Amino acid sequence: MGTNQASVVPFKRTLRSLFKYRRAPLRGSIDTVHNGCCQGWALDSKSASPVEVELFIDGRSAGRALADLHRGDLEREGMGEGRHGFSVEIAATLRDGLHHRVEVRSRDGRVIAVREAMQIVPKLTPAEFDRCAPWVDGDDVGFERELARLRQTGAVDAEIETCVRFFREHGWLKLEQAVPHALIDKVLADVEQAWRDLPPQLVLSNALKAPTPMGEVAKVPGFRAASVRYLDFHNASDAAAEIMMLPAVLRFAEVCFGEKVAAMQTLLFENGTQQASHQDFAFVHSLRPACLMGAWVALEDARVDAGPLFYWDRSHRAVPKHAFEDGSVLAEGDGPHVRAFENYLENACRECGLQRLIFTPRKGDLLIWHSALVHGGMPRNDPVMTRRSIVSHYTTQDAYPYDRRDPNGRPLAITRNGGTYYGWRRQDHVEGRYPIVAPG
Ligand SMILES: O=C(O)CCC(=O)C(=O)O
Repeated sequence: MGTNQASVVPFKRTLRSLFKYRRAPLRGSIDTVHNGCCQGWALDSKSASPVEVELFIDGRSAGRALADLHRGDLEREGMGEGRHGFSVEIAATLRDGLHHRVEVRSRDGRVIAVREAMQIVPKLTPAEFDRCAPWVDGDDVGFERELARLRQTGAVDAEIETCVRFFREHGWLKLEQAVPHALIDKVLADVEQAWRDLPPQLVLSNALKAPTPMGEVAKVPGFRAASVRYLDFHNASDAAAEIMMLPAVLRFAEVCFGEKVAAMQTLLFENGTQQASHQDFAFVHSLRPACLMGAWVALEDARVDAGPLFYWDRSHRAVPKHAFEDGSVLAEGDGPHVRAFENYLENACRECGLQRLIFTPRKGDLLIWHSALVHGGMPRNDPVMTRRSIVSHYTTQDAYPYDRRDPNGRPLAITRNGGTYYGWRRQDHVEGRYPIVAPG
C-alpha cells in the first residue's frame, strides 16, 4: 500500500499537538547550587500534587526531592501558594569544584530544566583548607627545613630565598619592570585588533553582563567603557600568553608550591574594578584551593583617580578564615553571602590593625599575591580614566589537570616556560559552552 501523504501530515500534527498538550504543563528552573544543594522550582499545572524531581549531573542521577518548598517569588508570580521549590542535596563526592551540565527531570523522565556549566563547589572547612596549603604556608619548623633542603639542592638561591621569606610574611611580592614594554604594547594592540575581528571565542563581562561573546557585546552601546573584563585574553593574544607564562612568576610559584605550575586563567581589565575586599581562594577553585597565587601586571602607569589596586599587608595569615553557611570557606555563586564575606574581611583587617597598601605601579611592574591576601580595587574617581592591567591565577598541574571550560573533555594542554595552560580547543568555542568532542 502506498503512503498517503495527505493523511499522514495531519495525523503527525495531531500527534504533535497532543504531545505538546501533555508536556507543556511541566515547568521549572534550576536557580542555584548553594551550600551543597541544587535549588530551583518545578510545577505541573495539570496536577495538584507536587512534582518529584530527579537531579542529573552530567547525565548521572545525583538525587531526588519533592518540589513542595514554599517560595515567596513563586507565590507572587501567581503560582498557587508558591509551594513548588525544591532543594536536592548533592553528595560530597560529586562536589568537585568543576563546571557541570545540571539537569532536573520529572519522575517519568521528562526534562524540566537544564543549566550548562554550573559550578559545583566542594565543601572545605577552614581546617581542611589549611591541610592542602603548600609548604610555604606551613609551620616555622617545616618551612625552615624545606627551605634549607631547597638551598642545598640549588633550587633556591639567596635572592629567591629573600623573596619567599617576604612573601610568606607579607602575602605579596612586587617585581619592578618585570614585563618588557614592547610585550605590553603588543597586548594592547591585540586588544584593539580583537575589537575589529571580534573572535567568536573571546568572552567579556562587566557589571552589566555575565560572560558574553565579544561579537554580541560589541553591539551594546557603552559596554566597553563600563569596566570590561576580558576572560582568558591569552587565548586571543600570544603576547598576553607570554605575560601569563612569565618565567620569573612561574619559577617563584613553582618554588612556593613545590610542584609544577598550571596557569588557570587571565583577566584583562581596561578600568579599575572597584572590587570590594576579597580573597581569591574563595572564588578561584581547583582541586587544591589553598595552592593558589595571583599575579597582577600593570599595562600602564597607575593613576590614583583611576581606581588602583589595594591590598591588606599580612592579611593572608592574620585574618581568620570565614566560613559560609555550610561551614565551607569556598564561595558558591554571588549574592548576600558574598557581600557578608566582603564586610567580614574589611572589618577583620581593620580589627587586626593591618595596613592597607595601594599599588601605584609603573607600566611593566608586577604584584604577586597569596591566595588569602585580602585585596580589591579603589573607587574610580575619574570615570573615563583607564587602568589597564592583566591578572593571572596559578596553581599546580596536579590541582588543575582539566580545563574548567570543559572539565570532562580532554584539555588542550600547552607547555610554555616550564608551566602549563589550556588553549581553546576549537574555533567555535564559547566560554562555558565548550562543544564536547569525543577524545581520539
Ligand atoms: O584589579 C583589581 O582591581 C582587582 C583584581 C582582583 O581582585 C582579582 O583579579 O582577583
